[in-house]
Amino acid sequence: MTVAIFSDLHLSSAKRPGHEALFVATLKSLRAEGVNELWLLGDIFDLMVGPFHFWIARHPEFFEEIKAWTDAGLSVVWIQGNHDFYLDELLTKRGVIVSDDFVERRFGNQRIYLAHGDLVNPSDTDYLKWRAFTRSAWVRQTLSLIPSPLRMKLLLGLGQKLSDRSRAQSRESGRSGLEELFILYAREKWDEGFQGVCLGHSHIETFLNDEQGHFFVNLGSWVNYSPRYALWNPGEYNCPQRYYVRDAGLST
Ligand SMILES: [Mn+2]
Repeated sequence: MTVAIFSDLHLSSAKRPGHEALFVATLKSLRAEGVNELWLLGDIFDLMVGPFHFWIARHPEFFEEIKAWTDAGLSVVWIQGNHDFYLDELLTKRGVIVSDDFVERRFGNQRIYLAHGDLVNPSDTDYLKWRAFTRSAWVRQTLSLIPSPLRMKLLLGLGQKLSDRSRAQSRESGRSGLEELFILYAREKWDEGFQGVCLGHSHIETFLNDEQGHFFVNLGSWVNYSPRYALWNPGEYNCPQRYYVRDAGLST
């Protein structure tokens, strides 16, 4: 039993062309290698907001590959990020477990806590207000009422705002302060009885475990580190291991 973990790829054809193909190819090869479960922990896409068919038209290979996992009976967990949300309708239709907050996975007596991480910092009030606004029924309904040619324009504007907010957030708290905050949060979850905690969002890579076999993983991002993922075998009391995505593996 093996789980593959991804977060904060921020796939964008404009900013990082090639990363999306690399991601889909990696999913394909992990599936071929017999990986049983996939955890996608938010901000996989730099912009994918709303239950609109044009997301499928823009990213057909991704949606096909996800469907291939669930059709094979493999579990796929999608935690919505601050750049990719309101996708529950598109994804649950394809058999994906979707959450806007956190998901708990259980393996025997091991409990694993999965979240994006954008709710970790309670003093980040500007962002939390913005999150509440973008997740409100009003915005959700308004998005669905706008004629589709306008939606894309509106969403791209929203995407720019989302990027600005997250940049402002990391500037204010500082890198070490932010990392410390995420580690404290993970330790709280350990105290609550979780064996493992996997978060994203901060874009700060952290692999941590203790003598009791607790672990905390944050994979950083594909924006400021080279493309990576982690593999973990439930039942083993070790930290998930980081792997790099190699271009060489693409042709196979
Ligand atoms: Mn994020």
